[in-house]
Amino acid sequence: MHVGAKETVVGKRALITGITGQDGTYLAELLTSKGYTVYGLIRGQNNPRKSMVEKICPTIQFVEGDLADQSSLINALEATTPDEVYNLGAISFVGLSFKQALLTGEITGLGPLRVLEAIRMVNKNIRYYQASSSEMFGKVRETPQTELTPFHPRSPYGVAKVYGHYITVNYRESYGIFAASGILFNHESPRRGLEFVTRKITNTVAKIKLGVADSLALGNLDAQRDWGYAKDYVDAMYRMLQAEQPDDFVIATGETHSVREFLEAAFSYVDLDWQQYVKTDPQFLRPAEVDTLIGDATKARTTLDWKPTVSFTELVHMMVNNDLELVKQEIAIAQTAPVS
Ligand code: NAP
Ligand code: G4F
Repeated sequence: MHVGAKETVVGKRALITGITGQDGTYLAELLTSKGYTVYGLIRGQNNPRKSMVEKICPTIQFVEGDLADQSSLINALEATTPDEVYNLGAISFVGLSFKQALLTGEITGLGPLRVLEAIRMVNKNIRYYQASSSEMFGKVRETPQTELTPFHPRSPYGVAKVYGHYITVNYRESYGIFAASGILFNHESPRRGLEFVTRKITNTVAKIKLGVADSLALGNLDAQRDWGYAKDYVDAMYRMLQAEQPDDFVIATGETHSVREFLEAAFSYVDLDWQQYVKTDPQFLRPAEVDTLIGDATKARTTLDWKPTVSFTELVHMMVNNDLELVKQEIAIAQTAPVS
């Protein structure tokens, strides 16, 4: 349903940018379960992922807009009159950000400023969540990383996120807007995009196991990430906007694992030896790499009563299981499709 159609208003109202992404749908489900009326900002004239969102969250209402277009954001706030705005929209793939650096600056960096400007003009009482990132720590200055660790971004994406983070802090300090910044470490799920390394691995593992792929090409296997479960992480976003004061919070598991360990966990789960299938390909290396990330979420635990609930191994198994089912369905569809 698009805004303007007849709607029932129950409880609070939230607007989510990035509704078609991994976190957008989990957050929409969470807020809906809490009685919110949820609006999703949708861009493009016929977004192909809109029907996927409607399937997951049938009560969602869409409002058109783009993080590149200031007036569309003002219109979206005027049309939906939200209590809370969660800004999850971004060019979020670090690899792409090296190839489309200006676009990344425009959307991932200036997008948050446009949303904050819209809030400042339309209603300064709207609470704002900014999707900041552990990628801002980049070439890390200390381990583990906390809210006080200095930033040293290593990609156009990381640089843009640093801008988004500081403009959020600035609008909090300058205009008294309740603007919170979640410095989230990597979080994954069966809904993760196929371009990211975890889902690329679990999806290809499923294809190899079911006989429709025979190898997996990757870049740097030594990179280490603090990987958590996306559903836990959207709960942290919600908690940040219910807090008494707006603040910045690291959200992480406190464990780090290499891409190689992820491979080992995913392939061994289906009784395969990853070393027989994985090739390295320089096209997946980045001009500058973030070697190791590990976060300390003590502040979120003590202030927001937040903690992760899914372990690394449980996450890998959940994603492999989901991809086995998905690939089986794809194979069945391909076998029944008429030959043209
Ligand atoms: P994602 O799956 O890549 O989703 C990105 C979303 O941004 C999509 O819904 C996309 O919509 C939207 N978008 C792109 N360009 C836009 C534009 N010009 N205007 C409006 N929307 C636009 O990302 P995610 O994993 O859910 O992450 C959510 C947010 O958290 C992102 O800001 C990401 O950078 C940040 N973050 C993610 C992680 C993580 O590990 N997942 C960690 C830290 C921070 P379309 O369908 O229109 O393309
Ligand atoms: O899965 P990735 O692409 O995630 P990355 O770069 O850590 O970024 C994700 O997490 C950030 C939080 O720190 C978010 F802000 C961001 O939006 C995104 O969600 O890559 C993880 C690691 C990298 O070191 C990469 O070089 O895996 C390495 N890698 C090795 N081979 C690969 C591949 N990454 C991808 N995507 N594809 C490969 O073939």
